[in-house]
Amino acid sequence: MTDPITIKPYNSPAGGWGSAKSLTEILLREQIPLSGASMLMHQNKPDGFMCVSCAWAKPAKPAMFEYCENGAKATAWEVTRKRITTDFFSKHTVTELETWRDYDLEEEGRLTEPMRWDAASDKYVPVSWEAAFREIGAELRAVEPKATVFYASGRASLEASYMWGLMARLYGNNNLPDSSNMCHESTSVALPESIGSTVGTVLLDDFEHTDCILFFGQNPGSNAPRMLHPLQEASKRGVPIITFNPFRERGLESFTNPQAPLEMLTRSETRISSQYLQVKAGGDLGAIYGICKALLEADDAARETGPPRLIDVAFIAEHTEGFEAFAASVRGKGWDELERHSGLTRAALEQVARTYAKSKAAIGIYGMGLTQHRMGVETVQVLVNLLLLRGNIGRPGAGICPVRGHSNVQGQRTVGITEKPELVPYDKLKTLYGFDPPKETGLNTVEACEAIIAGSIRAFVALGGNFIRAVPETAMMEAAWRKLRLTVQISTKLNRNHLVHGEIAYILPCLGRIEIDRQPGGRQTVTMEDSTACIHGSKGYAEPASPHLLSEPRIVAEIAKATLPVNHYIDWDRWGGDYASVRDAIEATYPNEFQDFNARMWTPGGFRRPIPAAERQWKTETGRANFVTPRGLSANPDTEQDDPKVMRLITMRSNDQFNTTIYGYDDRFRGVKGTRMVLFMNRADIKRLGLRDAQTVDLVGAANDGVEREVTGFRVLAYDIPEGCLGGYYPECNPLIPLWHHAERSKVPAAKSVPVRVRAR
Ligand SMILES: Nc1nc2c(c(=O)[nH]1)N[C@H]1C(S)=C(S)[C@@H](COP(=O)(O)OP(=O)(O)OC[C@H]3O[C@@H](n4cnc5c(=O)[nH]c(N)nc54)[C@H](O)[C@@H]3O)O[C@H]1N2
Ligand SMILES: Nc1nc2c(c(=O)[nH]1)N[C@H]1C(S)=C(S)[C@@H](COP(=O)(O)OP(=O)(O)OC[C@H]3O[C@@H](n4cnc5c(=O)[nH]c(N)nc54)[C@H](O)[C@@H]3O)O[C@H]1N2
Ligand SMILES: [Mo]
Repeated sequence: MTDPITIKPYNSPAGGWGSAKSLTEILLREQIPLSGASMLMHQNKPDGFMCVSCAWAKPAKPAMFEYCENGAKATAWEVTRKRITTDFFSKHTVTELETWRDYDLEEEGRLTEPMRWDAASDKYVPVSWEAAFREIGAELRAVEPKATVFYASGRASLEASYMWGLMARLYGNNNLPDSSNMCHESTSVALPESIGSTVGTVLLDDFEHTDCILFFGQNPGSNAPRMLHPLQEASKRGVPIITFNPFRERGLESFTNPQAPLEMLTRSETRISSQYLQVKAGGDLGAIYGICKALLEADDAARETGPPRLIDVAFIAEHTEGFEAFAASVRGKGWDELERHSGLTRAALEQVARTYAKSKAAIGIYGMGLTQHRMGVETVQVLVNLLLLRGNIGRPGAGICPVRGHSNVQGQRTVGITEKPELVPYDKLKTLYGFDPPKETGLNTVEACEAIIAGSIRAFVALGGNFIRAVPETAMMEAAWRKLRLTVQISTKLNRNHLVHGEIAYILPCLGRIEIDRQPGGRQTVTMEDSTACIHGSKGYAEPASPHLLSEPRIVAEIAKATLPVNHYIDWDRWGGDYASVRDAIEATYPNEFQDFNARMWTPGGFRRPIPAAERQWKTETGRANFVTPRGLSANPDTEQDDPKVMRLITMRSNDQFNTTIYGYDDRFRGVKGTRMVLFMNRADIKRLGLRDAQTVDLVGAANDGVEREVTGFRVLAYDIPEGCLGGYYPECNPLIPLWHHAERSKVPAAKSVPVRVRAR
């Protein structure tokens, strides 16, 4: 990058003219002609394609332009005119490419042909699809099923994902980690215990009926910008939006809808948050406890002076279990302790409780700021408790709303991509396909990493993603990865995981969702599930990036054929060429969720699969909604250190990236331009540690486990965040995260509270 580094506060609203400018820049850079830009007209529309960026709900009545700045960037990134040809690979060895930055690798453009790594020249060389599948199949057959991992990143369609999970089980394992293991697995563990659902209960419609929004640890301005539309509407109706976030995120402060001409011309902006609480990293447990405490204390007073009560006594009695134990735990915590854990004042938390107590229907929204912590599962459960106290689950305008990441990550779990065999309908698979699916629990992401480091994995096959760059413990993982026998990456763009590879390595380039998918059965369409459990059809519009690309379902079908013995119940060729037949198979496997699947997939706004908790049917062990009481409030129970020089590092996304895909070096809303190597720090900490603003420093791990971890060359940036916390970007900071530093119960890497020290140079 030749851009000079500039760092200055961004005072404009999220969206607005800044958004329009940023988008224009990327369209030009990706050489997208106007016809490419008109592609955006089809984005998130019924009969259009579903955005490849985030999983936020798609309205039944879309706006003329139903996309956001970052959704449009994701489209531009996929329909780019840039191509990586075999010529590129013949010019560069893999060792040389390893020195390139993530940005430069992906910026080369779309992959166009299947490639195999050639040991003699250290280059990727072209290979025919046929030869690729033949060798991959032979290698997979030669390996113990337990020694193979089938990773999926959350973008692949329901059709491809269903086939993927089934292939793994027919092969003989449940080794199906997916990106959700690094993301919302804390949700998938927490919510079933609390309310008997793996997913949230809120629909887009609920935003029109709510009168209070509690917003924890999610950055909609960058990561789910279309969500700012319902938030803006709610705010305009006077709905209080109370935000908990260590950073003052612009998108949570104010917003100008870039697609509303009048707002743009008049430069009018809407405030989003009515109260903003800069909670300490990992301090949400303490904060939510504080709100519950204030609510219970106010309720005690109400009980003495007569009704109305502030907690929903009837709901608690009829629908819940565990209230007394939770209330006792809350009452047992002193305000000093809660203030210390949360970094917030009692007065501020009492104010939240007052606002909440006045509301008739409240929504609790959250993202990675809650899930990526040692106590991630417990924190989600305590947020549910707060909602249960006032009966805020299972009625209009209320509910729990996890904001999922990848566009189909929630759906992948629905159709069987999971390491947990109890989550798939064993008997159904057995009857439909005449085999005994493996019963042994497979490996999730952290466990797959452990097994790779231990040397017990031989083959790794990935349906999308950039595993090695997304996981913690980069140094150990990269070293162990090179010892794998076989690595196969089904991808659209070149990334680091192609360069750090096994003894036999393949890159299998695939069609993206925005591209036209022509098969013997005609032009194909796919489906995905959004964050609110609504399922949508998606149709590609762009010409494929290369004539050699295969679709994901086709690639999965070919790998399955090359690897598995013939199964007379499954016609992989048919599935790979006619996805309606895969949807029929999904419906046969999950009749309750996918009734009339092919007929309903084009329902405007999607069709919702049944979510019993949303109807107050509690599929929990107690048959009720459970108040779950956490064991403690500490963010890092086993690494809490008295040493004031050990800081909590938050690793997060900039506005110019999609996970490991780096679109650019600006983080407009946080005022950073031209670099990603910044370290956000409180001014008092800078002084206390004897540093200066703009000084160059290194970060070293402080987990006290005898492993040295460091990342060098950050520029200190004085910033408005709580003392004791630091902020840096993912994936650059991943080498600092110990593999064992994960949510205790869900194994989601605790990427939002990594113990580190700052080292001056
Ligand atoms: N453009 C774009 N869109 C994306 C993505 C992307 O990279 N780029 N990624 C997609 C994916 S896979 C996901 S999972 C989502 C991620 O979307 P988010 O959930 O927004 O993820 P992050 O950016 O990692 O950070 C979340 C927010 O949590 C705050 N935070 C950090 N620690 C804490 C804490 O302890 N408590 C609280 N209350 N807040 C905290 C951070 O300041 C930040 O605002 O977005 C999806 N959408
Ligand atoms: N420190 C830290 N680490 C984190 C996080 C964090 O907040 N902090 N967040 C975590 C989270 S929430 C997640 S979800 C993971 C993300 O982990 P992954 O899902 O593994 O990573 P991505 O960066 O989304 O994957 C990018 C690659 O996907 C490929 N790709 C793109 N589109 C397609 C497609 O349509 N089909 C196929 N087959 N391939 C495609 C491209 O080749 C691209 O290079 O990272 C996790 N890691
Ligand atoms: Mo994610």
